[in-house]
Order: sequence, then C-alpha cells, then structure tokens
Amino acid sequence: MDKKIFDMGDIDIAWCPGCGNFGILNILKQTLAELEIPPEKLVLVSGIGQAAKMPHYLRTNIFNGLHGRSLPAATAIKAVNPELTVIAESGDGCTYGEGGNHFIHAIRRNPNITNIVHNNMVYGLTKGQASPTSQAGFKTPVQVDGVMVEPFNPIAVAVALDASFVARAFVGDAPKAKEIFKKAILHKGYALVDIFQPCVSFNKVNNYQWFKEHTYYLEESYDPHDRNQAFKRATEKDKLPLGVFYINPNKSTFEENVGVYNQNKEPLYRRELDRLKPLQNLIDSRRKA
Ligand SMILES: Cc1ncc(C[n+]2csc(CCOP(=O)(O)OP(=O)(O)O)c2C)c(N)n1
Ligand code: SF4
Ligand SMILES: [Mg+2]
Repeated sequence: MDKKIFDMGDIDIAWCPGCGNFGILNILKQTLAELEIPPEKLVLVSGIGQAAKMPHYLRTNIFNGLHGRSLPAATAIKAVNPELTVIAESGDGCTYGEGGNHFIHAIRRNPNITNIVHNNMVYGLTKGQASPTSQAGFKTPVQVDGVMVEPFNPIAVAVALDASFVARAFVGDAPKAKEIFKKAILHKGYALVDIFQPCVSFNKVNNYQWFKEHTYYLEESYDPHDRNQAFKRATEKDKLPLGVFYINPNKSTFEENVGVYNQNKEPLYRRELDRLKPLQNLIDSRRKA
C-alpha cells in the first residue's frame, strides 16, 4: 500500500517548521501503509494540543476529544467495533497530566489499542509551560526558577502497572521508530509508545541534539519479558533507553472481558437495538406495581 493513501492533499498544517510532529506523522503513515491497514479500518483518537492535531492531517476516521480524554474515547470505539485498528495519540501533557488518571486505568483495562504519546517535555500549544515530563530545573515563563520536581516517568509507571506493551522511540530515527510503531500496532492489548519529539519553538533545551546525546537503544539481547529488568531500565537516568522495554503477552483485553460480549460475540455496532424496549419495560413494571 502507498502511504499517499493517507494524504490530505493541499491543506494548511499549523505546526512550526522543524517541529518533530511532522516526523511522527510521516512515520505513522509509512507504518500503516506497510502494515496494509486501510484508512477505512483505522480510527485515530486524540485530545488537545499540538500533537493532538495530528489526526486532522491524515485521511482516515478521527475523533478529536477533550484535553486528556483520548484514551476513554479510544477504549469505547474499540469495544464497539473490535475489528478496527484504534490509535490514541496526544502529547505528554494531554496524556500524563490532564489525562493521567485515564492513562493509569487504560493500562489496567488493557483495550487492544495503541497509544502514541508525542513527548516534547513541554506544553507546546499553550506556549511553553512545564509539562509532567519537563526535566527538573527546566525554566519557562511560568516556572521562572525552573521546574522544582522530578519528571513523571511514563515507562516506569506503565511497567509497574504491568502494561501489556511498553516502548519508547525517538522521531529523529525514523527507521527504528517505524519498527517500534509496527510492533505496538500488531501487539494484542494496550501498547504504549512514548516518542521523543522536539518542540523547536518552546523547548530550546531538549532539542534534536539533546535527545541524540541522552538516549541509546536497548541491546539486541535484551529480553522484554522480564518485568524486573524492564523496571530497572525504565528508571535509568543518565541516558534514556529507547526500544521495547516490556511485553506481557498473557493479558486478556477489555473487549474480551467486557460484559456485553459474555453471551454474544457480535460486535456492538452490528447489533439491532430496540431503543424503546427498556423504556416500555419500565412503564409496564410501574403499571403492575
Ligand atoms: C482541561 C483543560 N486544561 C487545559 C487546557 C489548555 N491546554 C490546551 S493544550 C495544553 C497543553 C498541551 O500540551 P501537550 O499535551 O504536551 O501537547 P503539545 O502541545 O506539547 O503537543 C493545555 C494546557 C485545556 N484545553 N483543557
Ligand atoms: S509549538 Fe512546538 S510542538 Fe507546537 S508546532 Fe511548534 S515546535 Fe511543534
Ligand atoms: Mg507536549
């Protein structure tokens, strides 16, 4: 499949020249094309932010929800139609800050979706305030003396919660990022890909060079099925590892467990609903009372 199938044609893109989001858009299109996932079988779900604009720039089904709310919408879409490939994507602020509670509970529910988090360590859209992943000491117009606390570590949290797939990528290395995206999309269960993405306008510290110098790839011999080892690697600080940290292939998914599929495996979207029946039952029960 040609990745052009996802092109929107001649549209205005609101990102700054040089923004890492362009790379993620391109890598995602390439990944989807190589996996032969047609636009009509895909749904992209986002929240609010620069990263969350990405579904507007890709020709497919999209749902652009509230800030921090990509994951519950994506979970529901997948549950209603499990035949779709569902990708929730948004920024570090949207996913780990405003949506932090959803992040934790999506991991517990384990819907079969992919969660791509554009991690630029800043609130880009609102012009450069600290996000949960901003490094300690990072100065902004709001945090004028520098961020006082240690950054949120999404990889360690996901491993601690026994997420079924946990990975980190860097947009500056498209071939490797594409391989990680592929593994995440093919994985059955909730798959987190935190992808480092420089914000060239509002984060002058964590730029392309910084990410190159402060990251390295997990070795070929690394075993992602060892949770203790994954947690150890996730908490490394000097250099931040990239690659697939952790896989738990033995978890059942939200769609498999949710009550509406206990007796009837027919996808919800295909079922005929008599919308008036519950109301009529209620009226009848009151009449009898
Ligand atoms: C509930 C709520 N709180 C705050 C905002 C304002 N707001 C919009 S985008 C944003 C930050 C987005 O940061 P991030 O998710 O990291 O995305 P980026 O722009 O960096 O890609 C904030 C605070 C909002 N729209 N809704
Ligand atoms: S403000 Fe930052 S994240 Fe937003 S488009 Fe510009 S470079 Fe990208
Ligand atoms: Mg951000």
